[in-house]
Amino acid sequence: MKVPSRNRSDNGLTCSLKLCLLFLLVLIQSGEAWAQLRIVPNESRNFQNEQILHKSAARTAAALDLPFFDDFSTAKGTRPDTAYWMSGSGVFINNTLTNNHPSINIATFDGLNASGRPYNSTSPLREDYNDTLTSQPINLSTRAAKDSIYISFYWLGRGLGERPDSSDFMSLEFLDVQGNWEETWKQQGDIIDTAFQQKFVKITEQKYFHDKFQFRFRSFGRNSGMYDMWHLDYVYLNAKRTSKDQFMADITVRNPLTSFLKGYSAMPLAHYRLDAAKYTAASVATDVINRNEGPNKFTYTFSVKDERSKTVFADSNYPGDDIKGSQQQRVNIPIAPLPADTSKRISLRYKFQLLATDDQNPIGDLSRNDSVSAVTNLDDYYAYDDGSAEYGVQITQKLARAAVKFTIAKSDYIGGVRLALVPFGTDVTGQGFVVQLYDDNNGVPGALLKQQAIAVKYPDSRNGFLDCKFEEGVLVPETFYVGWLQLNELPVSIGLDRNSTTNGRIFSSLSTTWATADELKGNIMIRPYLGVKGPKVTGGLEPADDWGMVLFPNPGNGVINWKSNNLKKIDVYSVEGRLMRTVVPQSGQRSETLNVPNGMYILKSTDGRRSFTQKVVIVK
Ligand SMILES: [Ca+2]
Ligand SMILES: [Ca+2]
Ligand SMILES: [Ca+2]
Repeated sequence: MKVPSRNRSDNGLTCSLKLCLLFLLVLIQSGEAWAQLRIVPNESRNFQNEQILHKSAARTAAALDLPFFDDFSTAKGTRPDTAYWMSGSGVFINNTLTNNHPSINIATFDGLNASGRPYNSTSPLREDYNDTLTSQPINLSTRAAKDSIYISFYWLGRGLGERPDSSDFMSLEFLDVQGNWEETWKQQGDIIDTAFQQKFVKITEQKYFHDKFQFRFRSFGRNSGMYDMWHLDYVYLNAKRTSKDQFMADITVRNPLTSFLKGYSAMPLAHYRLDAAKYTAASVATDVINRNEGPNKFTYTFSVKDERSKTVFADSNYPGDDIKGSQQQRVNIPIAPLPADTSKRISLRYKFQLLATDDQNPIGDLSRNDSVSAVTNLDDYYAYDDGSAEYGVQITQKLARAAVKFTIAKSDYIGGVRLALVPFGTDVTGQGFVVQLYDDNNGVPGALLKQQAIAVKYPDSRNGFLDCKFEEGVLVPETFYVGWLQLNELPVSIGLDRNSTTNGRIFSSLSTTWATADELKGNIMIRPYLGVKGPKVTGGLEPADDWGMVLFPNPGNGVINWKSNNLKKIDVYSVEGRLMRTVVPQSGQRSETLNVPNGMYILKSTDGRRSFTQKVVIVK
């Protein structure tokens, strides 16, 4: 047994990811499952008849004038700025799916629409046009070929996501005076590129010089998920340009600020307080890029603030460095531990702000891309991941397990676990899997401390988490493991954050022994949170008392037991609500074997007057 390495996955992605996955599935079905964990592209399939919004997007009233410039730094949230772009594009504005973009934020094209749902969830292999990013109308009616009008932009295939295949492409189209879209640039997939490339396209034909000129970028690929990914940045359209016009009087930030904490992206405030100095990073870092030909100078400010209490912990000016033309520079900013206060939780916003002169650029105020901020939560949970999934992780075999090692500040009670579920392959909504906590056994998972079944429910947006709340807090030592058990053939996919490093904390097991899965570069998006020792928390399916309780080990082996003499009937439902079995207890009967497939079930027992509902997981 072995875990697929990134290299193996990359090789698979090079030729055809779909074939690679099918290949893995075939191996599993033939019983030769050498892979316990694998990474997968994210895909959502719980999509129903959703309209492709860009087809119905409305135009704004007034056309824009040249110059047109957008580098996505002014986007609000995950959608492009409607000052420049038509709404309903489906592109995803983010700062994590590539790490070498021209300036902060990129527009990512894939098979998911603006809601994070697939354009098509019924034909997984179908390819079609997906995201379409259309500019607002631009008035070119007074322009002509002699004005030397160029559009330039940077593009990259794949990034940290899935590689476009040879049949996939990204294209640029212009709208002519007749209302026809004409393709003026096209890039096929299956390229081995790791750096953004800049492209210039000249506008020369008279038919484009009208008062409602538009251009649009489109991606063509598999449209059933986060496949065939393209990234776009730094779009600039203006007159009097040449195809060598690559420099801009612009200095910009780019990568996300690193974590305020040492070793985590989030931790409980109560644990942080035990030794704030130990858990605070020495510095946070980002990078600065000079997009001009000549050197530039910058200074910067850095501030740290609790968004809840509004307490400002730091706000200072710093001298920057000289930065040569077309160069990038890493900036490390020393930080201090937070002073003790009475807060219950802290939402720490820290912000890096460049101070330069690029607000005087003739094409517009290019100080728009001069700041980057991040939030570190000191709340009740631990996290290694940055909250954004670039891929997913699946356990490739039924009844196999995966676990993530957590070393926390002190032994404490865990109240539950949140997991980022990324739908991939068949929609497994409602299917059960089992969240598990383990003790430490000399650096690998040891005794089972807790397990609880939960049904798959996909989040409403990209990067949402599913909450698995325990009935009561579970005491764990300083080193413990959080993982899950795969119950069915069709795997559950948990988000994989590829912006952070693993550090040997991922484990997998097919039987009783555990192996590290260091080949998975990144962190599984699984987050334990603190709970309290105490009485059971009453949830939707929890009993007020246990008169009708059917007893079983959870997960059970198919044998159920009960203690009441008065049970008239026990109905066994699938989680989809289908009646699978009815047990009618005979006089004195206290036990029955349920001949149902492995999975999660809802048991409804009744004494003829009251009914009692509970969940059970069967693993035989
Ligand atoms: Ca950008
Ligand atoms: Ca700038
Ligand atoms: Ca991420």
